[in-house]
Amino acid sequence: MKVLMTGAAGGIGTRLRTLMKGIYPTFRLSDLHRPKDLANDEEFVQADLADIKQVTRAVEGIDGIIHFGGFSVEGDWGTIHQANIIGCYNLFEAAHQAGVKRVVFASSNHAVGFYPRRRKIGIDEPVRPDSRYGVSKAFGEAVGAFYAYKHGMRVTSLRIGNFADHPVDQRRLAIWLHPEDLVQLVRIGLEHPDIRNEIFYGASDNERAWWDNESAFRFGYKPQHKAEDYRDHALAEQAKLPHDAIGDWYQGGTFCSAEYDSEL
Ligand code: 15L
Repeated sequence: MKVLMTGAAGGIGTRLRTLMKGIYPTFRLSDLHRPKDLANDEEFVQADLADIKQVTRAVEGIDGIIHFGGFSVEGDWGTIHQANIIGCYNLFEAAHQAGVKRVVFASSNHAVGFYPRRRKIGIDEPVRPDSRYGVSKAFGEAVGAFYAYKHGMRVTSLRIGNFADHPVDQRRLAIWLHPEDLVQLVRIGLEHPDIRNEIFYGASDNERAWWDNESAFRFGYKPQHKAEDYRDHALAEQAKLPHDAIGDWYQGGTFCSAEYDSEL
């Protein structure tokens, strides 16, 4: 299988490059900027997602894409629009034109950030984005569904929680994702024969989870890492944080409280 990973110079991409090296015979990397530590045996195609010609070059000859490119936090509309709306559409359209069979899309928990923490959600509830960034992730899931059902692409959207070696606060105890568990989810998206248009939560084995990840378990996902193993450290870090009435109520945390002015 010939695989392309976009966003290869980003936080998740950089880590995944190492963890996934050697799994696929072709593992092409792409990003706006060349990764500083690019090795001689790594294939790299520089591409701005907002420029479809450049994206077309990056996807040429590829069977499956891990789409981690784009802007990964809240930003002004111009930035989100270029990188995550136009960029995401370009990625899927170029992939379709090139006959790419599978895309694994890095969605985010912020597509559903405005669900309260006391509510456990699966994948059937409507999106509740908590930011312009979250809106762009909901858009990406919709674009994925369009290419899946209209054009027969096999698409997996991963609503990634917090990707890190260990959970860093109380919220992250519920949404933490260990890098190795992400690799497992990505491989299911690229390899499982029954993938159609799936949404999985990108979370490890978290006792306090707010998400029902049955959709991923059905495809054989077995997270290997437990957030509670880091409980004491995460809670100690939480104690250093200021109280945030809105952010502590909703799943999306500070993405919800930023710019918040609802009186309802
Ligand atoms: C995300 O989607 C971001 O990419 C990441 O930087 C974190 O903010 C994460 O969500 C989170 O919710 O912790």
